[in-house]
Amino acid sequence: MDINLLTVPIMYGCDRNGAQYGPKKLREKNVVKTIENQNHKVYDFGSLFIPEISESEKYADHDHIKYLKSITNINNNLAHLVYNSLNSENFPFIIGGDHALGLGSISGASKYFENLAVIWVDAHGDINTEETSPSGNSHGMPLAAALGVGNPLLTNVYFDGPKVKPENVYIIGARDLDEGEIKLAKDLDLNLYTMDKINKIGLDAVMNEVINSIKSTNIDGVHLSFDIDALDKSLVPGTGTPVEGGFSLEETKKILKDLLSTNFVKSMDFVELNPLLDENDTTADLCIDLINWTFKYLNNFLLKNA
Ligand code: EXY
Ligand code: MN
Ligand code: MN
Ligand code: MN
Repeated sequence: MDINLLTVPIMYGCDRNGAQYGPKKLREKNVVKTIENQNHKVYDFGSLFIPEISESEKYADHDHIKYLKSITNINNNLAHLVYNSLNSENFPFIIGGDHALGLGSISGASKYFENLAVIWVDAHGDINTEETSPSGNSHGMPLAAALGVGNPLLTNVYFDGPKVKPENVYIIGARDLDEGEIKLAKDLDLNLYTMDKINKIGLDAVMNEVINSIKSTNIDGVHLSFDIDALDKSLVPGTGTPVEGGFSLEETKKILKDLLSTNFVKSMDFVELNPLLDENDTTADLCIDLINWTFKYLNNFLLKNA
């Protein structure tokens, strides 16, 4: 089982210049070598095509969701690449770019697996819709759309209908939720582990609960969608929507190690690095450290399925 690297230089989901340079920055920081140094073969699928759209076109497709048609097309293309990567028994590793891409990677994984689970590590829920989103930025909507909630262009990406069942969604680290997201999480009974809850019951207990819950269901694949803003604001100046009260580097590494050592993570997003926001590259360097850690702990699973 080898790694398929997919980079998606998208900023249309966050509407903030710079997120599109995340992949280029990590390539300059030798992200491919970093993965290969952990004894993996990397097939580099390169950079997904992102059309040039002028600011004036932002609301051409919808009066609130920005760049809706382009977000849909990009996610359709990404979904097909992720599906084909899984179908050739490789591990798709998707580097963003903003978190709107999560809809595409989940959709591709959903077509491949019978019963997919999604673990969303993030300061945010990303479960807004056009009705509940305060910004109209689609990087705050991908998980709602994957659950089949929201604008039909988003909920029907790649194939019609929901991509993951509510009981198979685990949100870890949320601490900046909008009203509508709190309501949706309750209505759907999502496994929502806010920072408040994590601080109350402890990270060990949360990780055990998540892993045991997934092991006790007939899940055949887990997609891990990792947003670097899950880390504390002080650690990630190079991200567009930082929030205080986040994970330390040690806590983040524990989460990744615990999840990746289970062997049930079969695909992963790594999103929201914005190099323009951090000129001395501390956030990019931290990303390389976390990616190195990720493929160290993905080792036993991948080598076993070599
Ligand atoms: N919840 C806010 C919104 O929907 O605009 C902020 C979303 C930030 C999303 C980042 C990717 O995690
Ligand atoms: Mn996110
Ligand atoms: Mn976030
Ligand atoms: Mn439940």
